[in-house]
Amino acid sequence: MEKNSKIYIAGNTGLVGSALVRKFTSEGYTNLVFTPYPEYDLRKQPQTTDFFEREKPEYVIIAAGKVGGIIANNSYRAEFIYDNIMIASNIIHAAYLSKVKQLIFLGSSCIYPKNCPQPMKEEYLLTGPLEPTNEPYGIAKIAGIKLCESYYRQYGCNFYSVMPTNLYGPNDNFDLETSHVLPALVRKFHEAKIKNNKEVTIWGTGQPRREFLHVDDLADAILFLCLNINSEEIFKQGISHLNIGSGEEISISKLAELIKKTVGFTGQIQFDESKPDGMLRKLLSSARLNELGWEKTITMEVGILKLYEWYLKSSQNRHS
Ligand code: GFB
Repeated sequence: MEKNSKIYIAGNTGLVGSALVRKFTSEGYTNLVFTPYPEYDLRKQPQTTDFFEREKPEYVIIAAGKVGGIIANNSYRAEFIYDNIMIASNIIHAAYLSKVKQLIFLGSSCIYPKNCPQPMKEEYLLTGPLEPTNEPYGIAKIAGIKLCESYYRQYGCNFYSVMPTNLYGPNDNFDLETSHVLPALVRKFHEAKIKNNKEVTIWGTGQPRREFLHVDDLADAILFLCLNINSEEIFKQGISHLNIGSGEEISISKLAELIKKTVGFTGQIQFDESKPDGMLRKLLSSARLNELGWEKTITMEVGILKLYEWYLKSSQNRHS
């Protein structure tokens, strides 16, 4: 990959895509291309192939997709499976037709079975039933993994997938119904502090544990992989993707305490056990990636503080 290579980042305005744009731009990559929505709807094959024919990107990173937290996944099940399968199929096929040099597809740790041994290694894919709350999303992401693998095996395409753990960072979704836990708690504790509320309610029992990775670390890992790893090095190991995690696992109740402290809220935490817990643990084994020479740099304490500062700044901008 050269500094002037044409690199298509699908989903450039989202949490992951915008981090990739920041990372690649700051490293001197000058030829990034995008598909603004709604001019390009990646669920539509003709629009997707038109874009590839016109732009002929050399490198592709698929960070586009319908995403959301546990309730969004559970409520909008049809949209989560349809949108994500269409986006993956359309982009991967168009990339094959236009002879893209390298494609990286981003999935999620929810591809692994509900009762998966922890930490979850790449080879545990498709060894058991998925967690029901995110089965449609997980199936769509598994389809993306298998698309890359199949285009590699049949056509020799340099396409492969990476599975990030739970991510957080700037440009996340802070909507209290559809977001993931981390941005939701930043907003809940902040609003409770401003309103002098006595308590904040969080969903579930607080017992599940999650691993979190700052999205800037993810972008760093993806650039590292673009520069160093081709599909053959993954598939020859008998696996179909690489995990990208931080190794930093925390219970939801401890996470709530950490965010409460960062925000400076002094009231109580309540648990709403009518809301689902989802998977009890979801810790990735990132041993393979670490052995290749990549390590995360942002701790949760630093990352959450950075996110809170970003949240304050962006809410000021929204109100000014
Ligand atoms: O982040 P989250 O929505 O998704 O929830 P998953 C993680 C845990 O935090 C669950 C609890 O046990 C939630 O019940 N939680 C506590 C909350 N308070 C809140 C809150 O205010 N908002 C939210 N959202 N959760 C998603 C999958 O699973 O993870 C996706 O649904 C994707 O498909 C993503 O894989 C990474 O970690 O449970």
